[in-house]
Amino acid sequence: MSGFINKKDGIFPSVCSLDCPDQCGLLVQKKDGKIVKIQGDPDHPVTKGNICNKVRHMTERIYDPKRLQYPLKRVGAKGEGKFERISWDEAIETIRLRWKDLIEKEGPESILPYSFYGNMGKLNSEGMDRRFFHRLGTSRLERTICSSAGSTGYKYTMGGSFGTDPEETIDTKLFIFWGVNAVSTNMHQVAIAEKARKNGAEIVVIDVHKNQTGRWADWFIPILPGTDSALALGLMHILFDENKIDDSFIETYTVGHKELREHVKQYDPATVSEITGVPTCDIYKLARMYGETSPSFIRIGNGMQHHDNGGMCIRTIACLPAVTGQWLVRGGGAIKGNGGFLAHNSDALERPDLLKKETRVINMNLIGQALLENEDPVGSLFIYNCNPALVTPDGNKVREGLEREDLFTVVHDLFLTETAMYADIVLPATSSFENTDFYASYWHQYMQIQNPVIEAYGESKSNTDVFRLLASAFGFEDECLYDSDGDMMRQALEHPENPHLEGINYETLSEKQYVKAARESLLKTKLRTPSGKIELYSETLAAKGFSPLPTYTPIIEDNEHPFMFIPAPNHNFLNSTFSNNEKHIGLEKVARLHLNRTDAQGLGIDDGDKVRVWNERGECELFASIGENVLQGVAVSQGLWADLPETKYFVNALTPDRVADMGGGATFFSGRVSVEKL
Ligand SMILES: Nc1nc2c(c(=O)[nH]1)N[C@H]1C(S)=C(S)[C@@H](COP(=O)(O)OP(=O)(O)OC[C@H]3O[C@@H](n4cnc5c(=O)[nH]c(N)nc54)[C@H](O)[C@@H]3O)O[C@H]1N2
Ligand SMILES: Nc1nc2c(c(=O)[nH]1)N[C@H]1C(S)=C(S)[C@@H](COP(=O)(O)OP(=O)(O)OC[C@H]3O[C@@H](n4cnc5c(=O)[nH]c(N)nc54)[C@H](O)[C@@H]3O)O[C@H]1N2
Ligand code: SF4
Ligand SMILES: [Mo]
Repeated sequence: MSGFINKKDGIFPSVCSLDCPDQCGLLVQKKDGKIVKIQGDPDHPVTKGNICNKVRHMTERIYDPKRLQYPLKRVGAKGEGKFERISWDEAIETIRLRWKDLIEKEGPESILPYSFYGNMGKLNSEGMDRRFFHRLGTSRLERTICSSAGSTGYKYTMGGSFGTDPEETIDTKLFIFWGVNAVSTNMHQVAIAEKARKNGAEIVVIDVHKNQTGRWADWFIPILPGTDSALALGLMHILFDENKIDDSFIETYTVGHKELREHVKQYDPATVSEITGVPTCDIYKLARMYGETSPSFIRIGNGMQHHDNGGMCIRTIACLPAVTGQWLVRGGGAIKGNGGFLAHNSDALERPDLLKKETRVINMNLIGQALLENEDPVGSLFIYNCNPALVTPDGNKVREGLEREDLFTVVHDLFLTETAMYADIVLPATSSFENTDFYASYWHQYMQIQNPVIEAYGESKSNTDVFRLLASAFGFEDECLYDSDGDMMRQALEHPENPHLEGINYETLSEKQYVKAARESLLKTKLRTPSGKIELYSETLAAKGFSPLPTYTPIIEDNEHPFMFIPAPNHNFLNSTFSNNEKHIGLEKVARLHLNRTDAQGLGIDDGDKVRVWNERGECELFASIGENVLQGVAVSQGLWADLPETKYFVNALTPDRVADMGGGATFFSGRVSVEKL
């Protein structure tokens, strides 16, 4: 392992561990054994030394006096926040005894691990944890909260998470940022587009909210929530109608273009305009721009796929670059996600073979239901890398579940999060700067290594260490439960089935810090769809009861409330991370609700007024921001703010826990609310 820890002073290479597509290369400066500064690594080929404001202030998070230093046990009521310090021995022994008892009475499936990607490191997010829980035979979690609807939809068209190399978009002439708030959530794609713009590229943003990304665009197109697939189909209607398609491409590389041509006839611009709120002339203008500009590139964001129809919507948009043949053009095509290129050997890392019999699978978006309504309710939760009491849909239901007196909850985190407040046992976690791990970006194409830069904070432990401790407490003898982080990394990167990983291994990463996936043109090899081609028509979808062709289905009207509610991320937090940090809160100031001026006038709401936002699931209080940045009938908030008694900013109290059409995805943006002045 690197000797970074042993050096008290110096500048050391590192990587950002947060759930952000950019996955920046970092340089960490140490003085007297402590991190004093975090900067971008100027040598990183994509992120080039620029990092966001959030991580520039990361040192404050690492040494925040609120950071957990030792294990705690609950001494007050659940949610009350009264805890007492205990030793690691007592913490692990308490968990062992409670779980032994539960396993005897209810079976191991009464235990549910609950995690997401608070740390994107593979070893700490899908490594020793998976091995341990497989061996214990617990219920399994479907990790569907983020991008699963869209990834599933994209896969029906393209066969997997494979898209354009973002470095090549430097040559792009038309960027469509579609349902992505890239200025806040993918700043290096913005930086590349900005360079391309100097060479004449145009930037179009399609969103329900004219936020910082919309303001940066050359052309902002506002659209009604959940209607984007209709717009994409309308564009295809015009492209076919005006013969702005690439015949030889679709003949060679796609299946179903004849059916698609017939099918899109029904999506004439007038019909599409009615559905989407986009004027007919703008639909024509966009279609012609898209059909006539090359290279053209679509950055497909997460916004559309947090809707009831999100999977089909992404599948539909993903057909556009095929219709125009853009996949063969350098800098053309699309990115939904690029994770496929850096896919490691997940069987070797997670060891599903340790699971002796199939166990039930619980969708993480439905945790409230699983805790309250299931016939065999979950008896114990082990939560890490995630803050479900704040980030999960229908949050009041989730909290009611977490309050269950008979539920035994363990939370492993760096802070006493909203979720940890409900824990019986709280375990302190190291930050990624204290760990060994490897990272694969889902946007750019570089694998990166993390070597520990500083000693573990207080008594905190990494996720991999916690699961080794638990394995040992249970007396498990399987050797793989005690593999070192280096061993696990070697096993995960030994993956001949993925030719793109050629040349990426523990040694090359240790030597170079980042290594690019070996990739050539996306279509050089067969795609991983059943036909091996881009599937404009999908038999697989038909077999599953969906339309085989890309289609618009309206989102579900879940109630009669007048506003579509879009509680999206903000600029200065990373999901709920940093929402407890003074600096980051200060930069955001207050939680706003963006409303259209006409709607606000009708309700007697002025700019800056405090408003109550509610539906039958719950309520929250936000500050009105009035203008023309959203269409009528749309209300947008930004950020997963800490939910304090003095600021009732808990937006997930209102979001529905329906699942999307595909991939069991979350539908955060498909709920409706009422708004009134307080
Ligand atoms: N600063 C910051 N960066 C982040 C995060 C963060 O919290 N803060 N979170 C990280 C994570 S985990 C993720 S998944 C990504 C998400 O980042 P993005 O891919 O940008 O997704 P969102 O920010 O969820 O939504 C993007 C946009 O979709 C819009 N939108 C909502 N509904 C619709 C619709 O129906 N149609 C259209 N066209 N637009 C719609 C929203 O207004 C928003 O501007 O960002 C990552 N990066
Ligand atoms: N309303 C609404 N809700 C949303 C979204 C939205 O757009 N709107 N976005 C959704 C999306 S896309 C996502 S991805 C989810 C994300 O939701 P979460 O996965 O909960 O992400 P974070 O809120 O950043 O919380 C991650 C937690 O992991 C902890 N952590 C970090 N590193 C480690 C580590 O090494 N070990 C351990 N044990 N813990 C660690 C952090 O301290 C933090 O408390 O939120 C979803 N919720
Ligand atoms: S959060 Fe994203 S932009 Fe900021 S440093 Fe990390 S990877 Fe880079
Ligand atoms: Mo996400």
